[in-house]
Amino acid sequence: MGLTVTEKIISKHLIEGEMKPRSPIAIKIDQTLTQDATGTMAYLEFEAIGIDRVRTELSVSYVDHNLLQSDFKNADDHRFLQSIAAKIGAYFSKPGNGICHQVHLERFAVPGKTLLGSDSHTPTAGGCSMLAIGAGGLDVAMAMAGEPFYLNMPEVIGVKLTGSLPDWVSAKDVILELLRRLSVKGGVGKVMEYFGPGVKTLSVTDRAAIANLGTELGATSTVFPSDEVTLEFLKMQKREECWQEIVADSDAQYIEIIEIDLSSLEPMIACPSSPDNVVKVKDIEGRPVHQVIIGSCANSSYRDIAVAAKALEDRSIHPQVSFEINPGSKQVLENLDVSGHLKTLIHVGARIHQSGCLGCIGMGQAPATNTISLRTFTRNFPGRSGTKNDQVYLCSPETAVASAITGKITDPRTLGEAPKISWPSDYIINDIGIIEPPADGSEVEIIRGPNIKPLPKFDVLPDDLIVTVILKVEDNITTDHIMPAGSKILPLRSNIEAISEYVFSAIDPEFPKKAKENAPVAIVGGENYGQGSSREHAALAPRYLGVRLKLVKSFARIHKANLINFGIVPLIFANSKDYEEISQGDTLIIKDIKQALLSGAKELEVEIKDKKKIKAICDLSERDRKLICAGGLLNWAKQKLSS
Ligand code: MIC
Ligand code: SF4
Repeated sequence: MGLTVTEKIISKHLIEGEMKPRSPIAIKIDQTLTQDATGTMAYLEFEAIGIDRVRTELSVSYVDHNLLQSDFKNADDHRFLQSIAAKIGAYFSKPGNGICHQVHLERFAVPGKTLLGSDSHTPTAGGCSMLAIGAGGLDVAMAMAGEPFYLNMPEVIGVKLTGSLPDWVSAKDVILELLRRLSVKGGVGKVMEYFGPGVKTLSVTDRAAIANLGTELGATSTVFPSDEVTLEFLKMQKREECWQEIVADSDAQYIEIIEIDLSSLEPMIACPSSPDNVVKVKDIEGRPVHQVIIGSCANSSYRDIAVAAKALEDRSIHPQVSFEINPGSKQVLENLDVSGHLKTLIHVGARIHQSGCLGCIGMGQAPATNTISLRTFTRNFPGRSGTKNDQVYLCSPETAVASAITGKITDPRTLGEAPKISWPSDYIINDIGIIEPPADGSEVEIIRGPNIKPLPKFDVLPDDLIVTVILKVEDNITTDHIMPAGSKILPLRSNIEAISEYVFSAIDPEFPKKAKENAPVAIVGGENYGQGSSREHAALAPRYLGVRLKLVKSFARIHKANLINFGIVPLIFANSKDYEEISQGDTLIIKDIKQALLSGAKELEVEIKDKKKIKAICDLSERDRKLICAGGLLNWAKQKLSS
């Protein structure tokens, strides 16, 4: 039987297990990436593992999230990251050089290789035919130490593209349409693999935009074939030597095939406050807009910004709109300059920012009260923009610019002839913002500011677990709910004690106090618990506060892995109706939990004290069980690597 692109890449990297859907496997990781908000912790963890140099083919440390320097904290973290990268042999991408995913795509992505990144949008590199997966910082630290990455063999969904995109419709509309059809949990446990004649009509940055938002489907990754379009892109990046053709065999088997006729697509938009709350733009036209931002790792490529600039050549921005550009990388910005597009944008009064995540993670750019903000970003979870009750819509650069011109949500097709853009023939490649590590890092001194606190130490799992439920939440809880980001909290990522004071702050500001007073404690949740970011702080900080158990209807992949890594027991209701039986304040008792886990029990009995006994599923591999019992991956890794 023939193989899919995903299976071809996995089979070349398989270290343990069989390529049987949903069964545990381990794969070799060729490249890693970190960003600053998850990276400081990942490098502290790498240090704790006790290895001197990275053991991957390539590891890159990016600074793109915490760019606001309102005091010493972020600046200190940048210095720490730069120094430790040099010491351990990782490349360092300086603040302002760009968003990790955009820069990685441009400068480092290699078809057929594996990439593990401490950011959930790492699958962006799937646009260049990598198997790129987002994970918690500790998993990335382990990969930097040369350890394989453990996951369940994903099921591969084939997305067959036919036709070509009509005028004013672009890659973002393709993935918004898929989010409309499948929802934010439609991709859990899956790789979305694109094929069919429509693929060749999409550039690598278009493909990357689609792969990027595959994360919002909950997918493990998204993969495109490597073809002549990939080769063209790599030629432009002066890296054609790393190209190889990778296409699915004609008899490859997908678990399911979804067809999208690109020619039939229309401009789409995700309404507040979930990326799957998608409708046609034309159905909600006319709502007044006060802020429009083109940027983020989803849509900040040269094409995405050039298209907006071109549409603005003989038009102007509506006076009530703040129109903002967050270029994805310095490369994008420099080429917008040589092509004259930057001049157009400055001329129409666009606010041009440095390359980075910025408002996408609430680092500035918060919208005004009760106003609509249209963004080409990835996520519009409630409050993520920094404004309470925010009304953030996600759309394509075309819809964004059309709406900036009219001051209201506008279907771009109403503007008339579509902008046609071309790539500058003298496209500039300039790696001044990327610092190569010295061949020998032994003389490099690691610079640690006072914001960087040592990692907390965690105890092993007790024999019996007796925990108080201090919080019960609904479906689709995001890691932004659990461990919010934004300009006040993100700078505390290197200080677990300080950041833990914000756990669940938007849902229950008393949570940290309750947790510490009642520890060990439990959280009860609904479906798709922990969707969104890869931030391990959403497991690490609750664990620090005393959370030992999460009992939910279902988990998002990365969050579940992070819980295991920090020794929190992730259980699933065997009968989801039992969710109703538990109230905040109840005590849950699991007798002999350690022994049950180590003996491979698939179900545990959970006693709701003074009420009833229910069953919970423990969908855990043998390795997961050992990690949880050891009190987390770091304890276990230290034992393993020292022996
Ligand atoms: C996000 O988009 O939510 C982030 C910020 O990039 C996160 C990582 C983080 O929380 O640091 C992600 O997507 O993993
Ligand atoms: Fe940065 Fe936003 Fe992309 Fe996360 S989703 S990496 S915050 S641009």
